[in-house]
Amino acid sequence: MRQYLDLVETVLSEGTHKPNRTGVDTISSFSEHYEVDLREGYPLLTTKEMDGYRWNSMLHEVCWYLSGAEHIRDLREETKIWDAWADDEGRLDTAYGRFWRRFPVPEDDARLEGESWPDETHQWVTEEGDGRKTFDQLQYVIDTLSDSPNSRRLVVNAWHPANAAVSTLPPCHYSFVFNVQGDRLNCHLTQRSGDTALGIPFNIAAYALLTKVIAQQTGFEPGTFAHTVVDTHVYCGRGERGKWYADNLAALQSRLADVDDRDEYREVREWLESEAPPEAEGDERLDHVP
Ligand code: UFP
Repeated sequence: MRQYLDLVETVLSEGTHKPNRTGVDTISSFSEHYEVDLREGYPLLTTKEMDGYRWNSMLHEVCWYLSGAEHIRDLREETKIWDAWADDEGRLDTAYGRFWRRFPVPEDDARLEGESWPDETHQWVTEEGDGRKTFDQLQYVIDTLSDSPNSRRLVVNAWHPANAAVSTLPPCHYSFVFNVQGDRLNCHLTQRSGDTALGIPFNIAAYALLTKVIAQQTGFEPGTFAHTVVDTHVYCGRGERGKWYADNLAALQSRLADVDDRDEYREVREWLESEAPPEAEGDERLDHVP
């Protein structure tokens, strides 16, 4: 997919070295955007990123979002991708589906005087077993697509500030908006942080699928998937080694791009050996983050 390759290219050539909480530094670029026309096919990357296990994980993850569950007890039977972030009982403090389908409605005493919020007689509000009221954002979007397809309020938001402030992994892809043009249903996703190699191929596949599912359910043709990633990054290594890669990647890339024959390739190898990056410090491997 050309858009993905362009994204990788932009981050590597224009990004800057950026340490972060993981200890493995990144090359990072601000506010990258691309679009995919879903009429041209399904954007499943053909690199090794979306192999059988990941494809299967992605399918189960989307079903899990749609289920509205706040735990991974069923999901972890199918895939390990969320295990590292949940406790032994399977509770996960930031479960996307919970916010998509059961976003907390403020308690009576948290409302301003005279302020009205929909109660449980409202079609999108549920009174949970413990009395809390929650709002189904996805059902709101689906119903509104039938009644008022020109609405510009078709937003699903997974970001709850108080939850995000203490969560082990606050939502990365935290808000999406549907928008109808003609008979086509478009989806725009905003992501605060995107691991270009590992996370983004997953995120593209999941939201393209979601858009197709919602389009089918509401009688529209799938349109465009548009994706804005605020901090778009490639992990490049720890400490001095990470910095070396960040500083030398652009040079390495342009030298490799010029290689036409074996002699030139040998020259690049000699150059790399003479410029050898510092030894790795500690474990370079990142746990998989979905
Ligand atoms: N990440 C993604 N996509 C996801 C997800 C995580 O790219 O759907 F859940 C990556 C982005 C970042 C890391 O590299 O996981 C999350 O770290 P942070 O919270 O510090 O941004």
